Amino acid sequence: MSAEQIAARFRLDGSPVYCERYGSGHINDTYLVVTGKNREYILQKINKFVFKEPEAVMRNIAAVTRFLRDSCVSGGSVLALVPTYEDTDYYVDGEGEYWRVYDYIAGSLNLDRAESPADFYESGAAFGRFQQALSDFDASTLTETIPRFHDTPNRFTQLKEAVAKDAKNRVKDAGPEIAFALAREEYAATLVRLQKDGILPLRVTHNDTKLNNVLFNADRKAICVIDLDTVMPGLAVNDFGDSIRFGASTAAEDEPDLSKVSLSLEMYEAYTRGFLQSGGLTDAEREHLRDGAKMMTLECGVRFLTDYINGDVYFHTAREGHNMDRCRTQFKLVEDMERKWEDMERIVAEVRR
Ligand code: ADP
Ligand code: GN1
Ligand code: MG
Repeated sequence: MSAEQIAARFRLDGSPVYCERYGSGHINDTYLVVTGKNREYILQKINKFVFKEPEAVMRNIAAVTRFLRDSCVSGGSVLALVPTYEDTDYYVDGEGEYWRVYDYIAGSLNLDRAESPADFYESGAAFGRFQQALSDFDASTLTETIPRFHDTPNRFTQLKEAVAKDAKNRVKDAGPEIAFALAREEYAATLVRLQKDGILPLRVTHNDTKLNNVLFNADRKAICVIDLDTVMPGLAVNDFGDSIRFGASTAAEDEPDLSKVSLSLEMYEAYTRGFLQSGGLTDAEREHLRDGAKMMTLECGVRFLTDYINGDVYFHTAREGHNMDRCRTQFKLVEDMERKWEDMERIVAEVRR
């Protein structure tokens, strides 16, 4: 069955006349669908390798979007699922693949890079508002769609398992990167420990706060947080940090020329201002924001490295060595954060005032 035929199973306004791959997400297969009435939709095949329980993913998304629509705190737009003709939120095709459709957020644009501190401030404000809007959402009703998603020590365990297995004989090409990661294994437990000790609260968080998971309008205002597959209990500092690792880097996540990669303190400051604008964080969370940035960057580098060693089975890749290039940018950023550690603390403290 083609994607266009699958789109026709949903209650669209008009019949699909265009259906092409869209966006630069690393996980789902995303298509832009246009109908004869010129209405646009996003059709997605859920990645079943990543999300073992697609029904639970859809239940979470239906509940979270309903909650956000009913609350007046969220501001801007909320993702809206389009039902099938059987009035379900998803369609299962003959091969057991799960598909869903969202209204295309009209007039929106999506950025793979922050073009100015103002863009990045906006995305910080959007993720901050998103988290605040969900502060009264009952976390016990959510399924953990990817267990231990930001359990960084467990990501190290997975790396070590991949190294021991060496399924693709790639460990020989990854010596310095493996050593870089292992030298930081002790640090990797910091945030998980603070959470277990009750110092950092568990909240309902987004868990995948990349810049391209926010939509902007033509006036460059952030209008909608998207990619809700991983909304589940997590740490606010990790939502902060995942944004920094992607958007405060001076280069793309997969830039092969590492001399271009560093942490922009200007971008870091802009995001911090945006994210803290909605308030609601505890003193301990503010204190550990910079750890969120370093942790998410280290963890993501470890995940790219693990996937490289495993033979590129998790993240979509477009070229040989793609995951290794991504791993190297993350580790370069970690190093740069270590150099700028005091500045990162000072900036958060200044924004507090
Ligand atoms: P992935 O998990 O693969 O990253 P996303 O849900 O983030 O999947 O979707 C991939 C891309 O599709 C996004 O980065 C964005 O460009 C686009 N997109 C997704 N949903 C919408 C929407 N409702 N309106 C407009 N664009 C969207
Ligand atoms: C994936 O789905 P996408 O492309 O927004 C990944 C994130 C990583 C990111 C790295 C469910 O995000 O955790 O940080 O790639 N999402 C999942 O770019 O694993
Ligand atoms: Mg995405």
